Amino acid sequence: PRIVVLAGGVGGSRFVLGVREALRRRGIADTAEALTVVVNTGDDLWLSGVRLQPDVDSIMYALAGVNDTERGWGRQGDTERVNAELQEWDAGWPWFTLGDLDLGTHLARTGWLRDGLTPTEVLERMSRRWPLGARLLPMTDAEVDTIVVLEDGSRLHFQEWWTRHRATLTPSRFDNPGIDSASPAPGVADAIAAADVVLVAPSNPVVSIGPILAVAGIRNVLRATAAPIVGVSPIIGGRVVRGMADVCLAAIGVETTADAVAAHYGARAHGGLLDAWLIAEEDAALAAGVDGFGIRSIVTPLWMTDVDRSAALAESALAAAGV
Ligand code: GDP
Ligand code: FO1
Ligand code: CA
Repeated sequence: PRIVVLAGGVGGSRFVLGVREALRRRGIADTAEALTVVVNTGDDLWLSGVRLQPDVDSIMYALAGVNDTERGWGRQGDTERVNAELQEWDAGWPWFTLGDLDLGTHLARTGWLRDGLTPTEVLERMSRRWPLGARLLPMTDAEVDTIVVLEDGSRLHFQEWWTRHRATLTPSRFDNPGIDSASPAPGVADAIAAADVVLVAPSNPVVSIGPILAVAGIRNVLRATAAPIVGVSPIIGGRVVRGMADVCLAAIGVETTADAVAAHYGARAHGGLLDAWLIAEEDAALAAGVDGFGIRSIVTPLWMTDVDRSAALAESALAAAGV
């Protein structure tokens, strides 16, 4: 099957690992042929002269098996010598850590960007280092930011809002300057158009999946594709598993529940995104409501605590699409 996954960082990478494992268990050797991941680049940024792509790196490192699973970002066993030196220079952000190995990635990326490669070409080149078993595409080659607008109108970068203030400042909205004129990265629209199924990972609906859907060219091809679109709830039992999706959802007036997020994405039948929506056993009581929106609900375990569970979840999502 040809599978496209729309994904952010932590929830995205856990889910993508599960999809790759599910394909392997089906006896598919070249999973990269079957699996394309369209990755959010909305919270990318320039810092200390280098380009950071947090969600791209989370997924790349996870597929390579070199990610820090505890922290949820960066490289396993990384050190912070360069970061300490940057702090002595008063360069960058004192509350934002750039690991030594991680900086190697950023330097390689920035060098290739300066040589004139596009973000898609850079990611293609980076994907040759490890046998990732998936094709990774940025959602767009355009530089798009995520800006948090507070109630008093002040604006700060998403990373400052989250990493420095741990989402304690109440947001009134999230802006993605530049997104209106952003085109899908090369290969994204073709992959979605040719897919047998599109899976929406259990990623943050506002700051991970939101920016992907905000690219008009992606939204349109999702509407047009013959492939069923199946999403997985990032909300289990009325709570986020980790991160700050609850605060993000509140800012856009959506409750932190599996059915409210389904309603936010909307039914394809009514001009929305989803054909089917996987919700947790803890949320079985919400199934009828989801069906009522015109989205087929499937109740299944959603905890991706190990690769077995992630693979079982991915298999349920594929089964929901009949692939
Ligand atoms: P980020 O870019 O690193 O913030 O990561 P994502 O946007 O990809 O994912 C964040 C979301 O993943 C959060 O809203 C979590 O609730 C969700 N998540 C993390 N682990 C799990 C899990 O095991 N199961 C489910 N269903 N969701 C999860
Ligand atoms: N998250 C933190 O909480 N603290 C950090 O110092 C930090 C550094 C960092 C460096 C590179 C990178 O790719 C990600 C990093 N993250 C850090 C994670 C990141 O801020 C967020 O978790 C995601 O962007 C949320 O979507
Ligand atoms: Ca992210």
